[in-house]
Amino acid sequence: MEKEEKLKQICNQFTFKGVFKLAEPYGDGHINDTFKVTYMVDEKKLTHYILQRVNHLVFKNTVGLMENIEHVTSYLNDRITDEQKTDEYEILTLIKTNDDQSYFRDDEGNFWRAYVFVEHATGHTFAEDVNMLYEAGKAFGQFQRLLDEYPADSLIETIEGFHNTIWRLENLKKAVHDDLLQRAYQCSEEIQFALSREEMAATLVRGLKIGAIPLRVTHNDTKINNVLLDDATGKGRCVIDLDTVMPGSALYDYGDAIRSCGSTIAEDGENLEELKLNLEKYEAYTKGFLEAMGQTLTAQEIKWLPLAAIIMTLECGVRFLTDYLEGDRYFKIHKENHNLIRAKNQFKFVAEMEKQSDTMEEIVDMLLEHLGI
Ligand code: ADP
Ligand code: GN1
Ligand code: MG
Repeated sequence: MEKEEKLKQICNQFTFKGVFKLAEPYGDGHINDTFKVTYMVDEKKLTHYILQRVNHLVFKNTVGLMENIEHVTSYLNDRITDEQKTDEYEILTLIKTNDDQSYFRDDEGNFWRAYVFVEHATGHTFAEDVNMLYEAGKAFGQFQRLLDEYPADSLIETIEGFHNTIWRLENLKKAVHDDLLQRAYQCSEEIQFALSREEMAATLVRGLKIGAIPLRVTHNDTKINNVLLDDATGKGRCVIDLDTVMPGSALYDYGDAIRSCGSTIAEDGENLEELKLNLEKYEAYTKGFLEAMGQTLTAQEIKWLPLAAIIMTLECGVRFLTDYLEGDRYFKIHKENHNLIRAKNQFKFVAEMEKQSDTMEEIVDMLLEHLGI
């Protein structure tokens, strides 16, 4: 972890107000290094900021990524309505460096950036409260809606082929073939599980390619802790983690959110006997998402909502498994075999959703009728 003195020096590069007090690791994202920074404005007032070291091994064109975020946040600020503002819905706000840049590059080549800290709000990694999931669905739906006219070709692809599930499976095959750490023998069942679903997994990518579903500007990382919910009211306050905002499908966002919030246990829970699709959670998130986004979705997108949840969960499992085989170079891990545990969990969730896919479809139909869509 970073030394306090180093973090203080980094903070000095930004236009933070007041006197530096503290910088502490914050949140449980898998990619960037995130710190909550405290400044003293005067004797009675403390203020906080988010300071992040961007993972430049994952985001290779960090300068392009920061330009994306600058453009998207400024566009969203223009589009957000006064009504949404009075609802305390916020757009993530970058804090500039003393040189009026959106990032600072240190002498080791690391990229640092800072955001306004969204106070009294939390990104829940595992939420039990279905109302929270309804609010999360609404917030991500609204976010996508605000971007519906954004000029997609002005954004760079921050991770190439990020949700290209076909390519993700090819990568898995390559990792199995190379088997750098001789780990493949431990996960032959999981490898088989993923490869036997190759055809189904390609549906969204092919759908986009032939124009069966539209290309939109989407978030692409709608994990439930990437929306901050108000601690008092539970309402969606701010969609964060904009590193992957780029052209994609509405189904990527919907599917990945269900992957991250629809299960009865956490993403890395090991008690797979207990892992089921929680239908109440599924309904709550879907209701929020459809309320915000439903009128904009095409008939084909609506038809593929349940399938998208299955495909995005499979894709994430494939990514965890590939990373496990490649030596845990991408996702942060906190215990031995963490990526394998995550992969097993995701695949069990896929199997559970496959069993429930008719019920998932019925829930979508019921909500559409109820919402008059
Ligand atoms: P990662 O890509 O590593 O997931 P995130 O940008 O999602 O990084 O940030 C990690 C965590 O930090 C989030 O899950 C959230 O808890 C917290 N966080 C990020 N930005 C803010 C913010 N502006 N205000 C408050 N908390 C934030
Ligand atoms: C990562 O950055 P974070 O923790 O919000 C990953 C997602 C995965 C998720 C799985 C840029 O999300 O794609 O679905 O972990 N983000 C990136 O937990 O790879
Ligand atoms: Mg995150």
